[in-house]
This record gives sequence, structure tokens and C-alpha cells, in this order.
Amino acid sequence: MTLKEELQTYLNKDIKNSTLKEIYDALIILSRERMKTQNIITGKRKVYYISAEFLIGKMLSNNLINLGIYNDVKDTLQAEGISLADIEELEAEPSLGNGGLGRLAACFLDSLATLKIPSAGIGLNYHEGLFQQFFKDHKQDEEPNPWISNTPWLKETDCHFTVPFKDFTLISTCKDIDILGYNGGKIPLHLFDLDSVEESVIGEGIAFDKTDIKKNLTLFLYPDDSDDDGRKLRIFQQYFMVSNAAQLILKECTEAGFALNQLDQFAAIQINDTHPSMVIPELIRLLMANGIDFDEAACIVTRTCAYTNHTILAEALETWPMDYLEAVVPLLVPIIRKLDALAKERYTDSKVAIIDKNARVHMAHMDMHFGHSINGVAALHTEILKKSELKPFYDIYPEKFNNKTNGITFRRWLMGCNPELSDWISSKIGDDWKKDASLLSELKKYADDPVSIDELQRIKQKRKVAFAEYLLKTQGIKVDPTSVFDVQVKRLHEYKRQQMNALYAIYKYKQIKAGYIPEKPLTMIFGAKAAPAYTLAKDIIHLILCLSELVNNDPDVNKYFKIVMIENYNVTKAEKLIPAADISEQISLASKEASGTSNMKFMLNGAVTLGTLDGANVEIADLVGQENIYLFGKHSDTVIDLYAKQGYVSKNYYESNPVIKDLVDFIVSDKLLSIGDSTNLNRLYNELLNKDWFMTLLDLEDYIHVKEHMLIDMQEASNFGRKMIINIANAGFFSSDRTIAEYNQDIWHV
Ligand code: 26V
Repeated sequence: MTLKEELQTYLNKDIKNSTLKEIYDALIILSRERMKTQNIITGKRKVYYISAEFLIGKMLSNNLINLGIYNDVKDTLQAEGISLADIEELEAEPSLGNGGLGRLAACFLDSLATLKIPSAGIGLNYHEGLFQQFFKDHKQDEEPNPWISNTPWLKETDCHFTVPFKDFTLISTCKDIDILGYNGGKIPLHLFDLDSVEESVIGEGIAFDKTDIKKNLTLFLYPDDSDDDGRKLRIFQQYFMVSNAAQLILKECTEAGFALNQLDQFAAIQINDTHPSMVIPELIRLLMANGIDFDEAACIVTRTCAYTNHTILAEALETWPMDYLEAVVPLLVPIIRKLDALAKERYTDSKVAIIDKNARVHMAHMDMHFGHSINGVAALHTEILKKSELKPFYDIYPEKFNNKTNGITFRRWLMGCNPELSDWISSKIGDDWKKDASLLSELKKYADDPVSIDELQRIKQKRKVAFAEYLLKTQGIKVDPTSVFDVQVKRLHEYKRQQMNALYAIYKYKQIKAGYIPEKPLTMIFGAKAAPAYTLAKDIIHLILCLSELVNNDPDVNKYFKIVMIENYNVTKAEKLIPAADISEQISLASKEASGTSNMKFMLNGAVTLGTLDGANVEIADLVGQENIYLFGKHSDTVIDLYAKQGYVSKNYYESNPVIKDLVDFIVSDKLLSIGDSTNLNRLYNELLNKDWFMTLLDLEDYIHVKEHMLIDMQEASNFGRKMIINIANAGFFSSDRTIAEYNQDIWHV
């Protein structure tokens, strides 16, 4: 049976007489039937990747790619005048993550399955995922994001566990999503849930009663933790996740024929940031309930668990007050106290204590004492952990520290989102790069070939036209596809410095007003969600939206310059935008971005980085060489030193540099105040002037200078095309297949 015949069997009619929805449904059946025949990857030893976030995104295309039928399906539909892209629109996106950390976990599952490593992901089945973002009055509005009723991939299972909280126990249910490997095999993503959860408790926007645990436990990803009930709800969620994980792992350990004291021979558990850290005391508790004494249980668990750190920001390193734990998970409290006592017996330095003098439990400290591996997510990040942030731990456990530079799956971030580029690469160097990404380096020989450069730029141009059409359709904004697409998309955070990019926008606006017309028009594209309780992040969104209103409606300016803020930036939108980007903005304050992963996605799709020497940008710069990246800003050593000596005073930059003063003052100019809200704009202005914790003004002048230089270089298309090829040719290192192979070789040994 041909694929067309198979589809028509499920449709019960001809493709050309079917609606898009009918074809979508038939494609889902077709993929699910084929997925059923894929074997679950098994073996003697198994990896469990526990994570509060799995930002998996839509799955239809990805599954078709990994089943090896994507091109066949696309061509079959195309022959009937139907575009697979239109069908994809019908699928809801599971947004079970905030940003990089969750998307990394999703890429890792793809690579675990592709490398045929026996493994499973374990997380929570949030009914609402991350909120949907809308813009109203130039501000962010939040709405729930229901996805479950609209996804065909979630499967019921008969797996249930009893989870003991202080005043009640809850019975979990487990929903599975199959994750396919490229060219066969599958692994499960187990998402634990509660049948009693009720969406009807959601009130205005994303507000809900945070105390009604039975109804709200798995309702939202990251409930607002600005109050006590919100913080306790997070502990409820975390414990629910890890208790289910621990019970499942021990059950599978026994079923595989191991005794529980052989747990480390059967399982390798990766703790993705500190959200799953309570799996350590929970496993110890369960091993003790099975007759193993505390000391031995602690040793077994230490040999089984490994911890990944994803940030050096102190405010993001979780510490829970002991009385919260007592109120939510009293069964863990004696275990945590014993672990703390053990650690204090071994090491007297108060900096490595698990429970501090304020009775707060440092989750990462527990991971580092009672896990066998501690890894950072990019070379620079790991060095900073060793030298400063986690130095006291590096001093006592140097052998536990290792680096695992992040990666991305090329199935989604090249083959799926940019099939034309993918085919172009194969036309030059053959298909083997799909299995061995390092082979992309063979593209280097085309870097000076004018025909290849021209072909590549035509592909980029097509993606830009397609994105411009999408933007017009979805947000009613018209942009010039021949302009430079300058893109900064990531969660909104001061350390990522969207505010510095906004100050550049003010600079450009003023330049054009003063008659300095750019040779090539410029479109600045932002996309970012702000945490609902993060006031300053919302003020920055407000500034960008006000600037967009001002610039896009100014007839002197809008022919040459536009500013766009993508509404509800998510995985689906990233897949459309990244292939269309010319400039990849990676402008965090050096030392603060642990790795970044969009930097890798942009590079792979032929955008050139404008960035600081931070996170994985450092490794990108090493790979492509100085002439194929635009670097600016102070180095991480200087920044760390400035923090140590409290040597940065933003007002000094403002007062001593008239250009900077002029740009910052514009935030509260009559022009912007006539568009925006004076409370938000003044708060941001005052913040930049009097605090500026992430040192925007430190790097602003250099940023403007280097960005202007980059824009001038871009006028010479062939020279810039060379840089694009060099970037793609060096992106192979950032395949998550490489990252996962390293985790396996150094940490898991499966
Ligand atoms: C969390 C929070 C929560 C509370 C308030 C402030 C704050 C700031 C940052 C975070 C980040 C949590 C961890 C995280 O998402 N890290 C990201 O992990 C990515 C994958 O390793 C990495 O590429 C990003 O650089 C890193 O920020």
C-alpha cells in the first residue's frame, strides 16, 4: 500500500475531498499506528531524566521525521495541493516548560531515543502549561493555556502510586507520551497527574485558589510563588513528581531482577536543576522502608543520582524553609536532617551545609553531597561554578565536577523547521550528517563558492518572506522581508538585557530622525514572556511595545526601521522565526547566561551571532573564529570582579556619557509618555539609573558600536554569506546527540 492509499483508508475518501482537520486526524492515526510497532528501547541499565519541565512543542512533524516518512507525507499532500504546514497549525502545542531548561529536556529525550539508550523522562502533566501571552494596552496579559484536550499524543496508563503528604495521601495516575528515536525505537515520557484536578477553579486570567491541593496540584506549570501558598504549592508539586518517580524506579528495579541495594547498577537518575532534588531523601526513605539502613541507603542513592546546574543566579537556586517542608512533606524531614548532620560531620564549612542557620534547606547542596556528579551546561559556566559560585563544593569534591555543553536536536531545529536548508546541505555533502552532525564541517569547502552562497541566501530569503506573511496573518504587522531581521527571542529577564536592545532601538530611531538613513532597512524582532509576578520584566515589555508603536507609526522612520514584538512566543513560533533570522542577539551580561540554546539554533540556521562572551557563545566563537561572530562587552572575569567589589555604578555611565544619557532619558520623554504608562516607564528609568543590577549601561556603548559595524558588513551580501556558511558548518558540535553521548560516557555508563 502506498502512503497515499494508507491515508485514504483512514480518511475513507480521497485526500482532495477531505478537510484539513480530517487529514490531520488521519495523519495522527497513521503515525500512532506506526509508533505502536516501534520497540521500546530496553537494556540492563536505564536512565531516568527527572525534570519539572519538558517543553516538547508540537509533535506531528517530529514524529513523521523520526518515522522516516516526513518527505513522503509532504510530497503526497503537496501533489493534492495541500501543505503539511497548514495541517500542523491544527495541533496544540504542549508548553510544559518556561524556556531553555525545559526545551533542553525535550531535545535530550529525542537524543536519548535516537542513541537507543534505555531511558525515560519523568515529569508532571500540567493541565495548563505555561500561560498564553496577549498584549493589551502595550502590556502583557496572561491567560490559561489548555492543551490536553487538543493533543493526540497523551496515553492513559494503569500505573498509579500513593503519595503521602502531611494531612492526606493522593493517588496518582501516569500519562505517557512516546518519544521516537530517529530511525526507530521509542522511550516513554511519564507525566504524573491527579484525577481530581479541576480546571474550573481558575478564575480571572490565571488566578486560582492555591490552597485546594487536590484540585490544583497539576493545574499550572510554576504557579506564582510570590506568596506562601504559592511556594508551598511548588513543594507539593515537586514532592508529588519525585515520589512518583522514586516509586516507579524502585518498582522497575525489582521487576528487572535487581535487589533494591543494587539500585545503582540498574538506574542512573539525572536531576535536572533543583526542582527534583527531593528524589534523594525520598529514595532513601523508601529504601529504608524496605529494610536497608540509613547509611547504606544514602550510599546507594549517591551512586545513583547526578545533578545538573543550570544557573548561577542566586535567586534561582532553591532553598526551602524547614517549616514549609514540615507542613507539606513531614516524612522527608527526618531524612533531610540526617543528611544534613552527615554532611556537617564530614565538612564543617557552613557554606556547604544543607540546612543553614536560618533553617532553610539548600536543595543544590543536598544534590552535591549526595549525588556522584555535578555538571554545568557550557564550558564557561562550569568554570565559573568551580571557581566561584560552587567553589566550596569544588574544593571538597573536585572529582564530581564535569562539563556537559548543551545541545539541540537537529531533527526539530533543522530538518523539521527548515527542510529546504536541510535538503540544500544534503545536496552538498550527502545525507550522513543527519546521523553524525560533525560531518556538517564538510560544508566549509563551499564558504568561498559564490553559487553556494547565493543558493543559501535565497533559502534564507524564502524563510523571511514566509515569516513576514505569518506575522501579517497572525498579528496584522507588515514587515519588509528584504530588511535585516535582527532577532532576540528568550524569556524576559534583566540579565538577558532586552532593555539594552531596546535602548539600541531608541538610538536607531533618533539616528533616522536626525537624517542618518540606513543603507538596508532594519526589522528588530523581540519575543519574550515575563514571569507574571516579575514587575520589571513586564516594564521592559511595556517599553518595547511602546517603542514599536512609536517607530512603526512614524512615516519618517517606518520605511527604514520597524520593531516587532511577537505575541506568545513559544516553540511553534520559534520554528518559524529562527530559520528567518539574520542576526542572533545573545547579549546577556557575561557570566550570567549558563549556556543559552537558541544561540545554537540560530547558528545552525545560518544566522550570525551578535553577543557577549557568555555561556555557549564562548564555544561558538572558538569554533567559528573572530571574523564570523560579532562580540562586544566586558568579559566575565571583569563582571565577576565588579560584583565582588561592588564597583559598578550605573549613574556614572549615565552622567559621563551624553549619548547614554540621551537614550535613557528617552524612556520618560513626552513622546513615550504619550503612548505608555508613566508608572511603568518611570520605574524602569529609575531602575536603570539607580541600580541596573545587570549592568546594561556598562556595555551599551560597545554594543551600539559593534551592532552598527555588523549592519554595515551586512550590506556586502557575499561576505556575509560566507559567515553564514561557516556558522552552519561549525554547528555540528551543538547536536544534543553529542551532549547525550557525553552524559552517557561520563555519568550514566549505560
Ligand atoms: C529561574 C528563576 C526563577 C526565579 C527567579 C529568577 C530566575 C532566574 C533564572 C531562572 C533559571 C532557572 C534555570 C534555567 O532555566 N536555566 C537555563 O537553562 C538552560 C539550559 O541549560 C540554559 O541554556 C540557560 O542559559 C539557563 O538560563
